[in-house]
Amino acid sequence: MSSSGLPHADLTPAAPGARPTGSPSGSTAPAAPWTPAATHGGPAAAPVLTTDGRAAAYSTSQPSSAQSSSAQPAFEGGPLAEEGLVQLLTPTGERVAHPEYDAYVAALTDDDLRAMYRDMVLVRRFDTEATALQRQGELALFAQALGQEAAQVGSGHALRPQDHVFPSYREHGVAHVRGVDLTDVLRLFRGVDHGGWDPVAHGFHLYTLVIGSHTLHATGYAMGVVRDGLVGTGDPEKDTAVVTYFGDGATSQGDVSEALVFAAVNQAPVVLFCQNNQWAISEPTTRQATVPIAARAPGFGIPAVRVDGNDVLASYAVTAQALERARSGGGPTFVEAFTYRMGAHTTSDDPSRYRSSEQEEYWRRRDPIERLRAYLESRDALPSQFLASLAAEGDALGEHIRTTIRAMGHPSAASMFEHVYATPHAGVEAERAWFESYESSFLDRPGHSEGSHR
Ligand SMILES: Cc1ncc(C[n+]2csc(CCOP(=O)(O)OP(=O)(O)O)c2C)c(N)n1
Ligand SMILES: [Mg+2]
Repeated sequence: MSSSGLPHADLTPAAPGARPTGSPSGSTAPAAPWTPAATHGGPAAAPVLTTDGRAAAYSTSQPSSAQSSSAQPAFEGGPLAEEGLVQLLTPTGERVAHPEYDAYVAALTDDDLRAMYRDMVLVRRFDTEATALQRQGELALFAQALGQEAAQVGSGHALRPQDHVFPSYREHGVAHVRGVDLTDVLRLFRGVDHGGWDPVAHGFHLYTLVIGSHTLHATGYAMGVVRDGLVGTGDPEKDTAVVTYFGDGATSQGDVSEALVFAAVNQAPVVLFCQNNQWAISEPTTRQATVPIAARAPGFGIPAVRVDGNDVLASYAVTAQALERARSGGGPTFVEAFTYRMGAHTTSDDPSRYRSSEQEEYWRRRDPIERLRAYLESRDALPSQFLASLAAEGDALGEHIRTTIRAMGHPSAASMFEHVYATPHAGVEAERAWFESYESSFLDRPGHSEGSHR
């Protein structure tokens, strides 16, 4: 059973010690230039099947050319190409067969699918409440996961309790699936806590705002997992994988390249899960890469797969395969979940300054929650009783968030000097002393109160 209570699909484990197959076709030819037509040109083409289930290398080409040794351009269509994405549900919620990944979802019941739907709906409600609270001055900042629920909830449901996650800062869907109380996530965004939850209890590390740095922490942790003898034992309760979530923009950071090197040469049991939401604040993915982001990994010796990140089933299946490979000793996998940041980067951002409403509308029509809803409705698996109880649960969550956040109070500004180092530090102490003396110079001012420290 996963931490979410889902049974695991009928997994086809990788052969222990499976090695990456290397970069597709070994091509050095330049990638075909990206064009807008290729980016938003309608529904994804039929997924290109990887040829080796154990360690399939990424390819956007048709299998025949991917297997070819000729110098074909392997990465057609640029970084936003929708061709070659693993997809099990179309944008309108029809189930499409996939010879490789069907096995990973075969055991999922309607109850399991409703559990995923419920998680996605609740996480979206959390996003809405938190954004409103930021606007009311209760949070300093907030970063929504809006639009990325399927990538996060699908991959999160594939985890086992002993697995360990290293997230960045908008992985609320994974946090929720790992049992983190979402109000604890808001402790960080309110500024009352440096973290907010116990990473060991949840197998879910603290959020990291230094872009890409946690991919190194994850890889190092995964190398430690091997040294602890927790990989390839064949015991499903013991074998452990590590997952790190990061964005398209993060792949331009040196830290991520270093993590890929260490993951590859050490065959670390880590899944490098990149949510390509097409934006790094106001920078489009086309400014981060000329080829699909996933195409980077084979150059490091890491197999990669592109998945439709708005398809919760495909996200689940692809992650389940990658986790199984990691746990069994097959090494790292790079997953690019192609999705879209439907909201602003954070509450400090105004995306209407840099992207078109046509693009936003295109992706609104590909809403990941609506996709699963349509699929469940087509199976007659969304009874009105379930929907009514979910709506009530959402309202209760909203109430819980509002009352909990408002009761958190305000930390003194001087608390920023706490926990900087594990042991006393002369420089920090000097800064604290100066700050406290500066603050006390305002004590005679009318209206001063402890609660004014925001
Ligand atoms: C090392 C570092 N450089 C720059 C920043 C400022 N910054 C915050 S978010 C962000 C964009 C990240 O984009 P992406 O990796 O695509 O993640 P997304 O926000 O889209 O989820 C940047 C540059 C930072 N936090 N850390
Ligand atoms: Mg991004």
